Order: sequence, then structure tokens, then C-alpha cells
Amino acid sequence: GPEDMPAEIWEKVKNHPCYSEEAHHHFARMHVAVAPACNIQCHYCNRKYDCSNESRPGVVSQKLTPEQAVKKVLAVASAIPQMTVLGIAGPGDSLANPQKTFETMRLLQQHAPDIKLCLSTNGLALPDWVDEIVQYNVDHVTITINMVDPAVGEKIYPWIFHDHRRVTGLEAARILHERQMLGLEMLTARGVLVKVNSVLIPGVNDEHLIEVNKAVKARGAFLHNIMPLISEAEHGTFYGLNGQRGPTAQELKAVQDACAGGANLMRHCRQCRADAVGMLGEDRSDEFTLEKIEDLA
Ligand code: CLF
Ligand code: SF4
Repeated sequence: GPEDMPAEIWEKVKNHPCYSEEAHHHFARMHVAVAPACNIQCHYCNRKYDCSNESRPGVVSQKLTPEQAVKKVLAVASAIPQMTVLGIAGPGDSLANPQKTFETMRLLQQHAPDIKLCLSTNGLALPDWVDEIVQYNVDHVTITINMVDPAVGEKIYPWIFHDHRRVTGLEAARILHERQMLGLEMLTARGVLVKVNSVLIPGVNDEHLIEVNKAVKARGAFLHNIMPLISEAEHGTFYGLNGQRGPTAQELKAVQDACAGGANLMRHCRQCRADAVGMLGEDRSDEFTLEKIEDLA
């Protein structure tokens, strides 16, 4: 609440359903799926579906151009007055598609300046785009950080694509880790609120997430969202580690409780799809497909 934080931070979180537990009862968010490509491979990702760093696996979102995205935002904003935040969260990585992501942000600043802008990223490209993030008034960025030790990272990421080449193994995890930490520090230094998402993978990073929580708090993260791996065989999650299961509700709570006293935890995440529309946990994306927006226009 406003008593726990400086006034300028409260201004940024009071209407954001993810950054404020209270706000999620009153305000809605929407995502536009303008970012299809990704620059890393997570073992738990199946490219046929939305990015599982911010989303529910097994969902296929309707991809939009920046122009279509803006049409959709305007249609949703007039239908859902509680809609305060527009996020770009896939279906790949927002910053692996910088032209599409920032063209969408630029158009939205022109046509819907009251809507808060949010994006989510794996962090690999983040240090290269901090100026644009600030320039387009993106107030909120989510970085998915699953490890702060490349030896753990090597079990989660088979490869990254960085500096025009594919990098594998420990070196890939080391580069990703360094870029995530640098990007986080650069954003908090510029006053952008950063939320960190971590996917809890039993036997791989469960206890390690306590270290992650400390490391991201030390670098200024505002909120830490520890999400369960959703492992469903038919979606091919963890193709690199057959039979990898997700955590039980008790295991998730145990890790969250072990992080108490560190970075503030988000416990109301609903693992939204990359084209989610409505209040958290509500899915109205079917009401705003491209075909239906064209009919409204
Ligand atoms: Fe979207 Fe994410 Fe922005 Fe929210 S969702 S880009 S911070 S506007 Fe929110 Fe959905 Fe959880 Fe994400 S409940 S998956 S945390
Ligand atoms: Fe998949 Fe997202 Fe990981 Fe890219 S960052 S591989 S889209 S889960």
C-alpha cells in the first residue's frame, strides 16, 4: 500500500494488476502477441506454444502486427474500462523482436497515452534496449531469472543465440546470467520497476531460488514471482530431461516461504497467455480476435 513505498512508486503500481495484489481485484491487463521469435532455448519450452516464462504452456496465441495490436488495444480499452496495462509477453521474447515491440509501444503512446506499458523478457537482449524502454515510457519490465549460477543454468538452457552465434553449455548460461544481472541493474538505475519471474523446476533450481531471490533483491527488483513449472507430456515440456515434473502446491509454497524477508513475493500470478485480455484469471481473448475487432471497427 501507499504507506510502504515512495509516492512515485505507488503511482506506478496502484493500477497495475500484477505489481499490486490489491489492484488485481479492480484493474485488468491485456497482452498483444506481436513477438514471435526467441533468442534462447529453455528446456521447458515448446515453440509451438506461448513463451512459458510468462505464460501458461500449451496455449497458442493469435499473432498480430503492431498496427493490428493497436486496433485491438483500442477496441478492448473501450469495452473494458478497467483495462490499465498493456503487456508484451510473447509468444516468443519481446526483445528478440525489438522492431515489432517498440513500434507497438510507439503507436500506443500516440493513440492511447493513458495506458501503462509493460513487457516481459528472458533478459538476454535487455542491456541493448534499455534506452528504448525508457524512451517509450515502459514503466514495468519482467525478467525471467531461473538461476544465478551457470552450473544450474546449464541444466535449464541448452543454447542461446548471442552476438550472431549460437552458444551452448556453461558458456551460454554464463552469458545469459551476466546479461540478466546487467539488464536488471540498468533498469533499476533508470527508475523502471522490475519484476523477476522464476520457474520452479523440482530437483533443478528449487533450493537455488533462495539465492536468486537474494541476488535480485540486491539489484533492486521490486517483486519476485516464483511460478510452478507446468509439465504436461503432450506439450513436450522439458524435452531435454524426460519425465521432469512440476512442483506440488506444497513444494511451491515451501520455496516461497523460504524466501520470506527477501525480495517481495508475488503470489497472485495466473500464468496468463500471450494474448490474455481481462482481469487476472479471466480470459476474454476470444471476444477480441482479429475477425471480431474488424467487425467492431
Ligand atoms: Fe502482462 Fe506480465 Fe506485464 Fe502482468 S501478466 S507482461 S507483468 S501485464 Fe501478471 Fe499474468 Fe502473472 Fe504475468 S498474472 S503471467 S505476472
Ligand atoms: Fe520459450 Fe520463452 Fe524460453 Fe524463449 S524465453 S525458449 S519463448 S520459454
